[in-house]
Amino acid sequence: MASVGSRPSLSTVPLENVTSNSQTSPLLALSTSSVDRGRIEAAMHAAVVTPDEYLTEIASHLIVAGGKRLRPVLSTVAAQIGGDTATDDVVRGGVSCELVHLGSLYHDDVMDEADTRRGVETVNAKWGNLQAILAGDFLLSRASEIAASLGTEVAGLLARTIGWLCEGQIEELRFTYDVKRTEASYYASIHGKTASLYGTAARIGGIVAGHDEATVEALTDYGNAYGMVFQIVDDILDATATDEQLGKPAGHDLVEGVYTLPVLRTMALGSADGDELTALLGQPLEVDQQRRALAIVRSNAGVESAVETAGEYVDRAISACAGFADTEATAALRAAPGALLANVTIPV
Ligand code: GRG
Repeated sequence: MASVGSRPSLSTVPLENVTSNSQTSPLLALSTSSVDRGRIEAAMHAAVVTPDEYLTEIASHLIVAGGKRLRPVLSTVAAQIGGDTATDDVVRGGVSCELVHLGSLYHDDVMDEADTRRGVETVNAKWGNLQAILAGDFLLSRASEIAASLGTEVAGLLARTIGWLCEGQIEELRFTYDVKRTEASYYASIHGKTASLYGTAARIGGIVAGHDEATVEALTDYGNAYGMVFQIVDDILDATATDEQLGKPAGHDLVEGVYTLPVLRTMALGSADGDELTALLGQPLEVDQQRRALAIVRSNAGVESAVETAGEYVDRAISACAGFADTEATAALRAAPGALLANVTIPV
C-alpha cells in the first residue's frame, strides 16, 4: 500500500480504492485528549436536555450514535498552543460548533432523504422530516445560546458561520447535474459548507483562550485550510473507495449530481475518457452508467490532481502554525492535516 500523506511522487502511484480512517487524527492523541474528550461529551449531552423528553430524545439521537467531535477537539487544541489547558468556556465554545455541525446533518439528511448516519437510523427516517427539521433548528438555538454566553464576538461569529454553511450548500445545489460547474464554485461551496466551521472552531478556541489577535487570525487560517483538506479527501474517497471501505454506497455524489474536484478535473482532461464522462453526466444515471462514470474517474488523472490540491491545503495549514509556540498542541496541529491525506491509502 502506498501512502499519499507522505507526499510521494504522485505521478507514480495508481490512485484506486482509496480508504480513510480519520479516527487516527493527531488531534485526538494529545496527553490531555481523553480528559478533554470526556468534557466535550458531557457538555454535548448537557446542551440538548430540555424539560420535554420527546425533544430531548430526538435532539440527542445522533450525539448518542457517535461521531468524532473533531470541531470541539480542534477548539481545545487551538486553545492549548501556548501550553495552558483548555478552560470549560473553550470546551463550551467548541461544543457550540459541534451543535451547528449536528444541526446541519439533521437538515442535510432530510434534503438527501438519507436512511442511516453514524450506523443508526437518521432522525428523518425514525421520526419524520418535520421532527428532523425542528430538532435541527433546536440544536442551532442551543448552539447560539452557548455562543452568546461567551460574548458578542463569539455569538456574531457563530451566526455568520451558520450563514456560510447555508451559502455553501446553496452553491452546491445551484450546480447539481451541471457539467459546467466551475472549480471556483466547488471551492466556494466546500469552504462554506465544511471548512468555515473548522475555521470558526479554531478561532473560537483562540478567542476564548485569550490568544493575541495575530494568533487568532493564524488559527482561523489553519482551521479553514484543514477543513478544505477534510472535504477534498472526503470527495476523493466518495469517488474512489469501495462500498465496504466507506460503509455506504460509493459514488453517492455522482449519483446525486454533485460534481466534486476529482470529477471536475477528469472532465477537464480533454481526453476521450474525460469527454465520455462529460457526455454521461448532467443527468441522473442508470446503474451501468454509474459504474462506467466511476470507472472513468478512478482510472484517470483527475483523482491524482485532486490529491495534489489537497496537499497544497495541507501545506497552507502547516504554514499557518509558523508563529506558534513549540508545544504538544502545536505539533498536533501541524501533523493533523497531513494525517487526513496519509490515511488515504492506495493499493499498488
Ligand atoms: C442548518 C447550519 C445549517 C445548515 C444548513 C444542510 C446544510 C445547510 C449544510 C450541510 C453541510 C454538510 C452536510 C456538510 C458536510 C459536512 C461533513 C464534512 C460531514 C462529515 O463530518 P464528520 O466526518 O462527521 O466530522 P462526524 O459523524 O464524525 O461528526
